[in-house]
This record gives sequence, C-alpha cells and structure tokens, in this order.
Amino acid sequence: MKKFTCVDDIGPLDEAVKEALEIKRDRFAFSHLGKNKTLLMIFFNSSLRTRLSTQKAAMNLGMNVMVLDVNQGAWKLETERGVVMDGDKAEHLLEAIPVMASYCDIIGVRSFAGLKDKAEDYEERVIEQFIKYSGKPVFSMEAATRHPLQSFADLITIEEYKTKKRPKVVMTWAPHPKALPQAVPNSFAEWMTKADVDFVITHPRGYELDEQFTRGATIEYDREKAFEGADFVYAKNWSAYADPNYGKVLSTDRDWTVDSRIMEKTNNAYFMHCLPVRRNMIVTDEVIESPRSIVIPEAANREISAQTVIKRLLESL
Ligand code: AN0
Ligand code: CP
Repeated sequence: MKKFTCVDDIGPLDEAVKEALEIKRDRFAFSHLGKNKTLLMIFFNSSLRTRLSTQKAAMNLGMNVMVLDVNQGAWKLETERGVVMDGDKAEHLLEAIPVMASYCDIIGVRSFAGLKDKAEDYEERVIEQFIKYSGKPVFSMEAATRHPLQSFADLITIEEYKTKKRPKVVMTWAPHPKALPQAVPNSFAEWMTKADVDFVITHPRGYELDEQFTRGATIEYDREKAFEGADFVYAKNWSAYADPNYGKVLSTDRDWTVDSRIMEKTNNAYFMHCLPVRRNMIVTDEVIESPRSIVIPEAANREISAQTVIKRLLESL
C-alpha cells in the first residue's frame, strides 16, 4: 500500500479486519519493521485521539515519530499556487512538503475542510499536494472529505461487538452548535456500504451527503423508523453539503439528540461516536454512560487501525 486516503486503498475489508485483529492480539509482533524509520505527523487542526493513537501505533512498530503542529510554532503555510504572498503566510506548501519529506519515511496529514469553498474541499487539495510532491507514502489523519483511520477503527469495533452476521447499523445526524466537516460521516458511509451490514442513514432534510459516499445506503428521514431494530447506532453531526448551504448549520434541533427514549426503538443497540462528543447535544449523559456505549473501545481501536495502515505502508518501502 503506497497511500491511505480512502476505503479503496486498503483492499478487501475482511482481510484488513483479520490483519487488524491479529495485530491487536500481539501488537509488538512487528516491532522490527519500523527500525530506523521515521513517521512525520503533520497537524493543520487539533486532535487528541489521532495524535496519540497514531504515535502509539508507530512506536509499536519500532518507528521514530515526529509531530508538527503547523499552526503552533511553524511558519503559516500557503496552500494555493499563484498567489502573491504578501499576507501572513511566510512559506508555501510547494517548498514545505519536499523539505518535510526529506526528514522522514512516511507522512500522516490532518487537514480539515475549510467549509467555505466546496470545490477546494472536495478536490482534497492539501493532502493531494502531499501525495504529489512528497515522494513518500502519505496517509490521512482526517482530510477534507474523509477520515478513513476512524472508519477502519469503527469497522473493527463493529466486527468485535456484532452478534449476528449482518447487523443493522444506523448512522444518525445529531445537533451541534458549530459547523463540522462531512469527513467522518462520508467516510463511515463509504466503509459501511462496502461492509457486510444493513446500513441506514437518518438526518433532517437538507443534510443529504454527497451521493458518491452514500450510494448503496438506505436514507430514512423518519428517525424513529430508522432506529427500529438497530444493532449499532452511530451518531455524528455534520454541516450541510448541498448547495446553496454548503458548510452551514441548518438546525440545532435537540429533538435529534440521541437519548434513552429513541434508543428503546433499537435492538438494544450499541452506541458509537468517533469523539470528541458534546454531551447533551449529540447524546445524553445517560446513553453515553450506559453499558451499551462502546465509545471508549471504539477510540482504543484507533491504535489498531493506525498500526495496520502504517504496517502496510512500511511493507511498501
Ligand atoms: C471533527 C469533525 O467533526 O470532523 C473531528 C472528529 C474526529 N470534530 C470536531 O471538530 C468537533
Ligand atoms: N476521532 C478523532 O479523530 O479524534 P481526534 O480529533 O481527537 O483526533
């Protein structure tokens, strides 16, 4: 594997999950693989889980790790070609990328959608420039339109907790005060429509996602109906995708908060969320603290998804 930005990069999902579960059983079995190899993690945005789990994954593989927070202590980077750089950005990505690449063997990039220019976001201009100009294997730590390390960890978690061959997985929009990217729901939909699950998405009208990610999923606007018989409930907020409202918050309707009443419609479903989560906006204290909440093991599996991906990238060097 030479890059990891979307589900197609990982090949057959059953094999990827099998490899991940083997790694989980003995996470130091490949500690020779990363000897004298360096991972550079570049963050354009904040992170708790991705930063720690990816660093831990690389350390399990025997790698050295460097972390750069672009917005804290590094020069501000221009990402568009052709601009006259007379503003606050002191350096261009076109120099910064090959320079950074010269110090490492593998690069992880986190660069969220700006939510202002849909074309710019959906062309994935930042991570695509890393792929094009670094000459190194690049993986996404959440880019503008996808968060594949999260979706991979979500799939591993569903595999571990499911009690039937083809569980019903419901992804529900939930309210949040600020505009968030579509990357997590896009990516989750992209993985779930390829996995062996019955996948349903529910959201208020106006929150339709890009069809390239949701094709094959059932879209059910009736939230109560969507939750019926669910084995897993995956909550997430996202801002509007459709024009003319791209990147906007259309509703903060707390009728969509996941609470015990709506969870009663399900088949005693497990509750999932990628975190960070705003309690009593996305989900009530009661549901997230219930024995059916698996948000912590889900987050713990981020180490495993990252290790599987970095292992495959190391094997390609
Ligand atoms: C981010 C998002 O929704 O994409 C990161 C989630 C992993 N969430 C926030 O910014 C709160
Ligand atoms: N789920 C996730 O990616 O969390 P962080 O934003 O804290 O990395």
